[in-house]
Amino acid sequence: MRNFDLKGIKDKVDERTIDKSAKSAMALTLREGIETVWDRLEKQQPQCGFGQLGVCCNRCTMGPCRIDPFEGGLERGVCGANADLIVARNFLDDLSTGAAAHSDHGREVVETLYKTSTGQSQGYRIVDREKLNRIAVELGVDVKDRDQNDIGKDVALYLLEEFGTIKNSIKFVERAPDQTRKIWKNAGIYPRSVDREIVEAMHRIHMGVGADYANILLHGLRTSLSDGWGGSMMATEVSDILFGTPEIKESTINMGVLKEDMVNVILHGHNPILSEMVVIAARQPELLESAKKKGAKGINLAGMCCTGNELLMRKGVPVAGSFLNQELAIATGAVEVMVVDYQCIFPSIAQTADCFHTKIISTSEKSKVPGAVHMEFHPETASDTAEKIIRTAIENYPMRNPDRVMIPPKPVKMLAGFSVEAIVKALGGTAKPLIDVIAAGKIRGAVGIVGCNNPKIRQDYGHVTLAKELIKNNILVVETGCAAIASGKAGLMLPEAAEMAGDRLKEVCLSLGIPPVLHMGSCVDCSRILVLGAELGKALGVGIDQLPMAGAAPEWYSQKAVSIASYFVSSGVYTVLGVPPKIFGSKNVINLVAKDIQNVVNATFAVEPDPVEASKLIINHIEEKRKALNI
Ligand code: BF8
Repeated sequence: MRNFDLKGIKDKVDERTIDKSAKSAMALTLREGIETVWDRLEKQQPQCGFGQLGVCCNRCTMGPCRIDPFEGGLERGVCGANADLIVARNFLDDLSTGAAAHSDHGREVVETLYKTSTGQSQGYRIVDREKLNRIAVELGVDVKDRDQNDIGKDVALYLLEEFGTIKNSIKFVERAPDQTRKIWKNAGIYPRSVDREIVEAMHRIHMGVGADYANILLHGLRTSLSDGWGGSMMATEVSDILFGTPEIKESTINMGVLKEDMVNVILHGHNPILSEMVVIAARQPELLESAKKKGAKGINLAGMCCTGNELLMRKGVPVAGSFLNQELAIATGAVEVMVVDYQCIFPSIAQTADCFHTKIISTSEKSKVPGAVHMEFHPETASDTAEKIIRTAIENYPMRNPDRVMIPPKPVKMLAGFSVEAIVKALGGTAKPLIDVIAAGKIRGAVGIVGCNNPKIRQDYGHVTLAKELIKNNILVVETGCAAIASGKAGLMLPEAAEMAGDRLKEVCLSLGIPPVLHMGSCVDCSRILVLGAELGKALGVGIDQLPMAGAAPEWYSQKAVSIASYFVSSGVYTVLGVPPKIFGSKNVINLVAKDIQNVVNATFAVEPDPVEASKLIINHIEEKRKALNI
């Protein structure tokens, strides 16, 4: 295995990431001219100013049009739309794309439950029967003296209807405190069904439909709620039923989880339905034997992005990294196969893999990748596909060039698996101790740090800096997505990290043996943060908007993050974005989302690129909420 020295390029590498495990691979890409996302960002400079401000409209063939943000410039597109409308339509477009991505993922999980319950899938079983029963009762599905498959089938059918228009209201929103639901009703944003809100959003942004920017944005709030309390929540809950509700467990994280003497398989993307099967296949003695025959000591699985988070939470599978690590992991020269399902996969990932022996295996009919080997996944043949993937990786092991292998030395230990159920269990069976420590001021409040990496921000700096500032101020941090991976890599998810927390939070963490930053899962698991907020609100007898709680997405890039931030705000959670959304071309839209929306959902968005400043905004907000609650 070789080492790589950073001489001459250290500054550039340091500018791009704080992830120590990524640095040598990044140096290699720079030295050998292997293009990465950072290089492409550089080549794209200067990026289109109209696009950044959100005033470019490419919706119809009378355009494309753009509005001049300065006085005296072009004020309307060919159709007559002004900057407010163009910005609002673009924003709703992004939000709906994100809501669709989460929810379509959720639908596939529910379909897998249906196929499993009706004997049509291969290799799956209902793992968490208790949760299946609990949700069945919640949905009004009869459980008495019934076979679990019959219950599973009815639960799946019930949930599939949540996507349609028959019921006209999403069931899981009933988990929110009454006060919060009243706000939604009064504002006219009570979500009716997942598909309906998304399709209606697409309708509203068609030329000649919605012309009122505020009305367009209001529908955005409703659409986001159908994701958070609908599509994403179904993805989370049904994945728990099929694969087990996460429990607190130890694992390791960063690119050092790859193994020099093993067949390395990276599982990248978002949906756990195939990767769970790959985990099972990788344990088959016969496949382990074949790996040994090829000279490897075994088969090593590592997660990436949210598929990684899903496997980490439930199975303790180590995580190699987040969104910005995908090309760098390949550059270690030690990855036999990278399996991708969908979302957050660079379209050029197979070109990166071409520089090494790595094979990219695409698995979703929705997400074909040029240059990848396509092994289409269907629940009916899941075990066969998973086995084929592992065999491909084993066959590829001898193609590895040991002289090009460069794995960073040491992964970081971490705790994961903080589902709401696991948190309640750690607290002794009820959420009351958490309420008590919040009321007593030992924990000032809770903040969900969520979302992506973005090459415009030094990788992980925003997440880690904000988390450190908040815990120092006795605020409990809960995380999902790439934010959680960042804190895991930075060592904030170990009980010892309590030493970095303020004295009072430290005391609570030490007494419970938990870290001050809790890993709550993947991005669809932001729905777990909503459930936690709902539980706290109900226990205190208040709406979510009244809680000392906030959200942050310091390094977000994706449309899914737009939807998450919007359902946080719609649910009453003040949310600070570290990357400006593309709305700055309209003063009216900015006023609405940063100020006037307060009168609608009692929460606002804020934008603050500096994480230290963002922490101050959040701390102020939390203290104000505490004061209003008189705690
Ligand atoms: O759903 S945090 S970069 S991996 S979009 Fe993607 Fe963003 Fe990461 Fe997960 Ni979420």
